[in-house]
Amino acid sequence: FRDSDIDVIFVLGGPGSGKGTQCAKLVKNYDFVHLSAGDLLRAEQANPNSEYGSLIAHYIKEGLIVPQEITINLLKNAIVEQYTKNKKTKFLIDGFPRKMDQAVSFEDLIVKSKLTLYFECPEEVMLHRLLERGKTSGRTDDNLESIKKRFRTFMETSMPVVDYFDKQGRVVKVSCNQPVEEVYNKVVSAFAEKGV
Ligand code: UP5
Ligand code: MG
Repeated sequence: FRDSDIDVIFVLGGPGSGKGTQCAKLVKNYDFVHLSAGDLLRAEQANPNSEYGSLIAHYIKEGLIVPQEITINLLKNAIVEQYTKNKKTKFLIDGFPRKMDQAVSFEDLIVKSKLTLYFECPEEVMLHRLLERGKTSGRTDDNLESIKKRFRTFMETSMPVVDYFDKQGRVVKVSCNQPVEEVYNKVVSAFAEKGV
């Protein structure tokens, strides 16, 4: 892709910060396609024909980052499909890149991102949300042990990605420790300011 072909916005934030919730609201009011890297990985894991099923299951339960080749390939396929079949050009990439190698590879191989939307949230708030969701989500990583590992990976491995884009002036930070509607209104204002 050339930079002018498609617009990619990365949506980052700790586990349970509300990335999926806010993306779902954004797609209703903007012409975005929402691609959650985690959802793509869970779908791949559930596909009996995939050779990566058990590998992905292990990484997710341990809160580790799946090798970038797998995730980038899933994202690339989804973007190309939406672009060619549905003529979609605007993408919210939720929960990716969460490791420096992914950030560099994606921008080298696919396209440079237009912006990163980063949700700031205290850990205890995210913990509460995830434990609550864990009662019904069926996600193998919504338990205290996995959540702690996810928090650790986020601080050690994913925050450097946010800082890297931030140093280039390509991050919009939104505090997300408020009701869903309030957070959403802040996102809309931030997008308007950045001309999204
Ligand atoms: N909620 C949301 N917003 C709220 C608000 N403002 N007020 C009150 N409650 C709010 O929200 C979480 C819960 O909080 C929900 O119950 C919601 O109703 C409530 P959600 O929108 O789901 O938050 P989100 O940030 O999307 O949380 P998620 O758990 O999806 O974040 P993760 O980043 O942990 O999960 P993801 O699916 O992205 O990744 C899972 C795993 O996949 C990773 O740990 C990793 O192992 C693997 N992975 C990779 O290896 N590579 C990748 O590139 C991506 C993922
Ligand atoms: Mg999510």
